[in-house]
Order: sequence, then C-alpha cells, then structure tokens
Amino acid sequence: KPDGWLGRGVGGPRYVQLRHRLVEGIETGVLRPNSSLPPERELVEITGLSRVTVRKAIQELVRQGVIEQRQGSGSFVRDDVVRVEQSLSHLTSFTEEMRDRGMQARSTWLERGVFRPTFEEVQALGLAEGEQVSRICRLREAEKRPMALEYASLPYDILPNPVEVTTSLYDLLHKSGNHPVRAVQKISAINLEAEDAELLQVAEGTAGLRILRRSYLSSGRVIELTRSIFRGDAYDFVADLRLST
Ligand code: 16G
Repeated sequence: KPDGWLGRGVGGPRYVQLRHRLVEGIETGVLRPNSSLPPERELVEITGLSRVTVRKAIQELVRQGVIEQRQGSGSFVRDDVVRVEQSLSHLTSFTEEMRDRGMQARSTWLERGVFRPTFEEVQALGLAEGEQVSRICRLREAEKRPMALEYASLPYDILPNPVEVTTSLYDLLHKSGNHPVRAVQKISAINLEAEDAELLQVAEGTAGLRILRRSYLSSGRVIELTRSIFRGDAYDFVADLRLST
C-alpha cells in the first residue's frame, strides 16, 4: 500500500518510521506549516500500518511539539518548527530571505545609534582616528517567531542616521548607492547564553550558530561588520559545490 512520500523506508519500529517520514514531509515542504495532517484513517490506509501505530507516531510528534491537535479539527503542523534553508552562495539580507518565503521580516530593536568604535570595529571597518560607528542591534523575527539576533556596525559616513533603518538595512544601503557586493562570512557553533536564549525564546544552552559577516562595496571598502546569532533549530545552510577546474 505505501504510496508517495509516505512510502519511503527507514529502519526501526514502525511508529518511528512513520514519525521520520512525517518529519521529512515537513522538512521538504510537502507538509506546510499550519497545514493539517491527513486524518488518522487515511494515514492507516496510505501506510498500511495499524491505527495504534499511526496514533503512536502522532502522539510522539505532539509531545515533541512538531504537531498540535486542535479540538474537533484534527492534527496540524505547527508553524514554529519549520526550518529555513538558506543558501550560502548568495549575498542576501534577512528581509529578502523572508520575503522570498512569503514571510514578513520584523525587528525588535535592542540598540540603534552612533558610538565611539571599539578596537575591533576600528580594525575591521578600517576607521580613521576619531571616526564614529553606527550600530544597529536587533532581534530578527519571521512574522512573530524570533529567528536571530544581529549586531551590525557600519562606518558613520555610510549610515549617518541609524534610526532611518526601519526594516531592511540593505534596502536602505541600496537606496543610498552604498550596498555591499561581496561578503565574507564565518560560521561557528555555539551554545546560547542565558540572555540571548531568552530573546530567542529557547532554553539556555540551546545550540545556535554565530555568523560573522564582513561586507564590501565594489571599491573593496568594508562597510559592515555584523555578528549574528541564528537559532540552531531554525536554520539549515546549503552550499552548492562544484569541482574546481
Ligand atoms: C543578514 C546578514 C546581515 C545583514 C542583514 C541585513 C547573515 C548571516 N547576515 O541577516 O549581515 O546585516 O541580513 O538585513 O545573513 P536587512 O536588510 O533585512 O536589515
């Protein structure tokens, strides 16, 4: 009986196999966030598994917070568990990434202003003596879900008025003709510290990714030094690799 995406085999007890397949369906986008799961009897029919097995698989997913049961209307894929697949081969902004997925990017501001630079900022941005730095620090959200924390520093002359950044920093840079054309990024694994974890609404110590980005204008000048902390449970980074010739 097995049919379509529900039919692919994996090892282990049957309810675990079904659980895997349902999770796979969510990860590959066959089951969209907020969509309903086929009713129990249909799952029984499609998979050829017993009702008890199907129910057990669903119960496990409910317990793991992947699926929620709504009174009288069945089981639904929760909209806060879906991971974002992000390409590592294109220079994009958070707003753009979310827009491409039909979601609205939002920000909660932590700090926005002009400051005296730290040594690291002077070095990275190649600031001259006495030159100031504009900082924008925010919690980045997809719809209402916290996705990342971002601490960006730019030379004052590039962003003299940081409060002008309302949604997208890159959109603003584009308008002023100072948009980056290249960026170098370093990604490291971290365990979230209490304060960051709280902002991202996960438990302290949860896995996260720290991303350091330096962006360049076409002239080669560095105009952005950003430290981002992405939720480990929300992102998959994908790179398209070619054999070098
Ligand atoms: C991305 C960039 C960040 C940039 C921001 C601009 C990574 C790791 N970081 O989040 O460096 O400042 O986009 O986004 O991708 P915005 O245009 O939506 O403000």
